[in-house]
Amino acid sequence: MLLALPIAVLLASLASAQQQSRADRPNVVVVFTDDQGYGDLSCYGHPTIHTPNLDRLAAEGCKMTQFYVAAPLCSPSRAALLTGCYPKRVSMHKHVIFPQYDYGLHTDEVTIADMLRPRGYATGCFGKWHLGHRPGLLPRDQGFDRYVGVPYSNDMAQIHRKPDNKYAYRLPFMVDDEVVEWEPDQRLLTRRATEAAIAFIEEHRDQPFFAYIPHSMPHIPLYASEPFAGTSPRGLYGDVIEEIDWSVGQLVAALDRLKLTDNTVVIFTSDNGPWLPFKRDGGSAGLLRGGKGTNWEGGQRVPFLVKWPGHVPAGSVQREVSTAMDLLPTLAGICGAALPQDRVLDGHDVAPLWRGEPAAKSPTRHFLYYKNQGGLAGVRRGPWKLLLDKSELYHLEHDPRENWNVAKQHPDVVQALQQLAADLDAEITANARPTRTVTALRFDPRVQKR
Ligand SMILES: [Ca+2]
Repeated sequence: MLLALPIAVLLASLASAQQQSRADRPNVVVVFTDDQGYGDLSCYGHPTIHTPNLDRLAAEGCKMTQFYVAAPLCSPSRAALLTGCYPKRVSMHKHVIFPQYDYGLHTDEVTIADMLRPRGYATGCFGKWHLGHRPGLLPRDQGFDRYVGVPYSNDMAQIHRKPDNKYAYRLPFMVDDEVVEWEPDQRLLTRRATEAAIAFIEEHRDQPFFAYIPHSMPHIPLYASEPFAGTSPRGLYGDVIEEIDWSVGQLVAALDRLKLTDNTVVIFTSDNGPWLPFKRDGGSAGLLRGGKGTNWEGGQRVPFLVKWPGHVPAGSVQREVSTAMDLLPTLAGICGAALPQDRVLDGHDVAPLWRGEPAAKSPTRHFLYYKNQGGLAGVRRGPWKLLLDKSELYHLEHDPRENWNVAKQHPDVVQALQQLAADLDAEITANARPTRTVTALRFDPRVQKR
């Protein structure tokens, strides 16, 4: 009888049974863009950028309106996403990693990949790493089985601040631990990350996997590949976002094709707000004030979409506060992985928010804002946000754009939040864990200037 069944049906039922048996270990795909603003998706209100695949993710999952990254710039934000900790707790709060830097996230830290691997997950990172690029600090030293991409920002093939004046720097393109290309064609970065991620998913279709896809784009300088360049009414920035949208569509289609959709959590978010000084080449934070590098909402509040069929209600909107630090503890719960017990984490399990449970409230009782260079900037508690430098107080639910400083009307709130911010920051400072410094080079990104 079995032989009479069409092979495709047989294979599909086998695949389905296999998926069923590991429903307690869903696959996880996290797409993390670079410098994309809160307002840069159609489903977050952009009038001319067309993002049908991301909009579909929102329509089939949950869109969050008060989701924060833990820093307004790349490296600290990435450290927080992968460790569930404030950047300062892991000493990654002092700006970004430049090519000449010799430190990175400590390998004693437990990343999401480290956490999922003992549960049988295959783990891959496809795109921009930016948590240290010396040997011992790369993705494969931090729990990832596979890495493909540029390990720092795509604008770093040039002199940066505090440079060693004799040298310029080059962009490495890496596969696992080796540089396979210098100065890759940046028009192809989005496509190459997508293709590598899909190949990884295909390869590991029969075991649980964690695919982390931190695209190099839309960080400047902007590049889009041939089918996208020159097509968006928004200009090159729109082309780049629409290629990222295409990328998400490809990933979703691959999951569908492999019959993995029902057992895969797909997440889309951005590492910080838009880089506004670049004007047309920078994105938009929509109705929010400020952008990358600032502690206005536009610097740290970013789009967040999560799709997980049968668990996250289709078309839901979650207005409760959550943060990138919640990813690790939430995935621990969902994937049945053990949370590290020997250290403090700052994130919370927000699965009830993802599931849209009616009474679910944010477990984030307070959220600290840190500056570009790591100094304490402010705190949010409930709807109130205090920015410390000028004692500005905003009620974010009345005033998401931070137009109306109401500090004078609420001196008691200002005082309480000043104390709260100082106390919380003092605890983190006292217990901060170190970064790791590596003097050896795996590759030398320097070239002698003429
Ligand atoms: Ca960034």
